[in-house]
Amino acid sequence: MQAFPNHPSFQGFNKPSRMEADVKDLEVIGEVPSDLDGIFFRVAPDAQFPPKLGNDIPFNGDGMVSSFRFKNGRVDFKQRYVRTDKFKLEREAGKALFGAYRNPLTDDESVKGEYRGTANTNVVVQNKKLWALKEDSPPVMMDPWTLETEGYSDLGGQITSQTFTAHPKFDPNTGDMCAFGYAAKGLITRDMVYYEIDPQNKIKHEVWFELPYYCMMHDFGLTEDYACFHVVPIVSSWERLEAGLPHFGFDTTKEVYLGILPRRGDAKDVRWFKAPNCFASHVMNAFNDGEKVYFDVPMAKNNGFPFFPDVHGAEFNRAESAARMTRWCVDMGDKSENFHSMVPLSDFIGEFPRIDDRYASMPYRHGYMLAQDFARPLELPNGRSMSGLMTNVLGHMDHATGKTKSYWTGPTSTLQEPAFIPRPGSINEGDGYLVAIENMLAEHRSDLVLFDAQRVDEGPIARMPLELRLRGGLHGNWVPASHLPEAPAA
Ligand code: V55
Ligand code: FE
Repeated sequence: MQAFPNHPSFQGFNKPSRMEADVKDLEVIGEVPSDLDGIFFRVAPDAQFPPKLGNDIPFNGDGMVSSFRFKNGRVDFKQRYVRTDKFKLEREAGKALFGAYRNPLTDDESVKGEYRGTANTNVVVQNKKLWALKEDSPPVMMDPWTLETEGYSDLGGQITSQTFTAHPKFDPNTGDMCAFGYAAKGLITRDMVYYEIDPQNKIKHEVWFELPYYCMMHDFGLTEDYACFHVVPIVSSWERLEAGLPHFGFDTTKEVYLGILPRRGDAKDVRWFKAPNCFASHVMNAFNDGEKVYFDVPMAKNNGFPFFPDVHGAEFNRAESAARMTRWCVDMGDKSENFHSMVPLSDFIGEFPRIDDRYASMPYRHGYMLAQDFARPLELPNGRSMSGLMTNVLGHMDHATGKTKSYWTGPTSTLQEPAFIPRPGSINEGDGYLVAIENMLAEHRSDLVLFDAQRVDEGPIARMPLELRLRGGLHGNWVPASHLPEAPAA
């Protein structure tokens, strides 16, 4: 195989590891509660081959899934590539055949018309399968125990969208998976579809509608009565793809919208509320009080993605990319086309918001996110550098009191997105744990860390060191054993 490019996104802590591994019974420093019974799944982009075009953006690497099986106070680790169609074709060829992110015009002739998905963004369990997700393609099904890939699924012909979001939500009242696809009728189309899928994979409700303009629809908000779609101008066009520009660019001249679809309604019921230009990506949670809809997002003045540059040529503005949790409110009972309000919720600067998912779509109190504290030192040995964002703080916000708690990792490491684990037997919101991967940047290793979700400021209650380096990942989730198929014989 050829060398990976001499570029920070392919060297140092970001060097693709390409490592599939099994480690039985990780070392535990501290104590893992013995009643935790389930698996923490997460996924990261990890390019199998050097990029076809010489360089690539971080979002285009092949999906590598890690699983951490918790039982009886012990933790087993497993890691496998998702065998996407792309992965298999490229492995056969011994090199990259697919070109730039979301640009099929850059692909080898031999793979025209194939799924381009990398399954590198999120992993969730639904109907006893692990779904590996990338928003440009259908879901890929995997065995949650072995991490063997079964392949793409359209749920027996039920999913007619060409794409499926990497950020589905589970309705805690019904167990239904609520999801959407954008560019659902083809690349750069404004077509959206919203699906509600029951726990046995039957599509119960489906609504097709159009966006005001094509853009990256990465996440959405679910409330008990509404599905909420934020339209932020991370835009594209066929002209960009033909010119070989990055698929997306940020347009500071366009308006932002929040589209509200009544969950039991139809396309004609969608309302688009307008707000001035801004940037927002992940949704912490959303809820409604009658016709008032609340939508919580880390919101920034300007673009958050340096590799999707300003369409008018402005330099990336680091200071303006700082995101703060903000509560958007629109009123379905109001004739106004404008937002009702936008209220900041905390001073944390950061992203990767999470909640106790049992409170998804409902009024909630506890929010968690990765924060960036630039006043804290970063002291790495010579030759070591950060991988991506300096997310050096785990933040906990109590929306009821406005109080926050935070944990700083120290000067030589950063954190990846946490997932919430409910304390077995407890139904109280926020009563549980947070699990995350800590990037041990100085040592080029990774630790799995477990926090008490009520006391993040006290630091991890358990640390499981890996003698492996896990690349910067995107998303993951805790899945209790009760949601998994029966465990295979040991
Ligand atoms: C994101 C990540 C992606 C992607 C689109 O905001 C958006 C995160 C890892 O891939 O394709
Ligand atoms: Fe995401």
